[in-house]
Amino acid sequence: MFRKVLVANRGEIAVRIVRALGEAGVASVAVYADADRGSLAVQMADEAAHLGASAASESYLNIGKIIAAARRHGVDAIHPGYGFLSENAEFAEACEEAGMVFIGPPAAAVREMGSKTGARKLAIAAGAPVVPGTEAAVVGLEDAKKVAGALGYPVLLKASAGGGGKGMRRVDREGDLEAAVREASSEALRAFGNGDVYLEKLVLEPRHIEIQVLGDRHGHMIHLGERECSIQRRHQKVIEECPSPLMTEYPELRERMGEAALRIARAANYHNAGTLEFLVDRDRNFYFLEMNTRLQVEHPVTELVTGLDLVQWQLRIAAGERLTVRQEDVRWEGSAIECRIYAEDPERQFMPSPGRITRLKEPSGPGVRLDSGIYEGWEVPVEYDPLLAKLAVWGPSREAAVARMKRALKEYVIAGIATNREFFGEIMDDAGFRSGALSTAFLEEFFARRQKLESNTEAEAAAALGAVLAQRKTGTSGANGSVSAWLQTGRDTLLR
Ligand code: MV4
Repeated sequence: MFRKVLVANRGEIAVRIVRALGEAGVASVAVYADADRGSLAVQMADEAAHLGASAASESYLNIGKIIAAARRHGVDAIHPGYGFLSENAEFAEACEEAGMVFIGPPAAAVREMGSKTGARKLAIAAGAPVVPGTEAAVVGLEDAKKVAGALGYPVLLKASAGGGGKGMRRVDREGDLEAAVREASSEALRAFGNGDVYLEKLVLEPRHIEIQVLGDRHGHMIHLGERECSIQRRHQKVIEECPSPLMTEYPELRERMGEAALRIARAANYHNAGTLEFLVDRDRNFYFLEMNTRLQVEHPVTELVTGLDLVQWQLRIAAGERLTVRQEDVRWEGSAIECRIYAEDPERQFMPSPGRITRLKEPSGPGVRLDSGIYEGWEVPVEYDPLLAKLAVWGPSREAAVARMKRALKEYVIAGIATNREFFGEIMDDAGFRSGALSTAFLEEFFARRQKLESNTEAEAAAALGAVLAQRKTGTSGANGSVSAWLQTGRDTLLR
């Protein structure tokens, strides 16, 4: 095992890794930018290294500064966490060149999976299902028309170099194709410096389900089952769970998707922890999308249900130890749900809400796990992702986990900044969520239901007021005695 490890990240994930290092008897080094001088991770780590100004380019994204800090502190390995440099093949290589272990997969696998069409080709070669579509970039309108016609509309244009939904365009008919190719291509060029786009059949209202894999440097690899990640907003996940309600209903689906995930990961000569993303359609056909070559934000739900510590295994595998868990040893017990607590305001289009945390009361008790990067008095910086904490719960069943999440959310008090905490209570009470019939369209539909409910409530109140005013016939509701337009609208809605 390592003697000392540098954590090349910030926030809750830096805290998570510092904790794992403490349990492994390994000394930890936190790094920090100006805005994070007083961060929880810095307070908890054995040592801390200042990187520079708050801008990510001057700190958490600066390979030279991180390697220099690692050298100064004499570490033998670097854990990249998620985001920042975690999927940067050059960083992985820079660590190895500096004589330190990159706690993650081989740089070649990071690079190969970084290209979405590369990953797609690899999956096809491995015999895993991908969404029907092209492998090469579309060349000209005639080519695009031919391919789209053969696939059948609607189709989806995607950026070859992309990911994360950038450069993606839905096309419903041939007449829209020309403009869509132009727009997708220029968006891809701006975002990735490469305007190549390719075509896929559009999967309607898919579920987003991912498979966790874990492999050692000696050729042994297992899967730890799935995480249901359909509840997301603008490609940002909000709630994740394990198991997926779909797998509870169809357990053989986990086995089949697990097998497909392992085939792809093996074809990439993968080792360490990785995640393979799939779309699952209404008929339970699944299609490989892309692979994340890092520890994921939502890893705690897998840990809660399998009882395995993913970060401990990352450390052991990177140190060259054998993964002693066999596939048949992996058991999925009970149900776990995670809510991502963000410093953003659900009532103001989810605008980021940085600032000082004036009061904090954290949930605890049976089955509650809180991975947090904040404390009372901490100033949430504006410069970074607004994720404050992940509230994860375990219960013997999904119903029990939902009840526990509601209880934990009630215990949770964060004051001084706006958070999305309350919004999760509403989702836990939502009949659609409780039924487990999820898709990537869930949140949009949830907001539409909520909007309707709100305007109904407002209309009822308005109508009640309007009715009273009309009855009194005092003529005080307007300069000329007529009711205002919004009261009239309210009355109409009530009478509809
Ligand atoms: C799709 C799709 C439907 N059909 N591909 C979005 C991000 C990118 N990595 C892949 N994405 C999608 N690809 C086909 N052929 C729907 C999505 C998608 C999505 C995927 C995963 C999680 C959330 C999503 C939200 C909207 C669209």
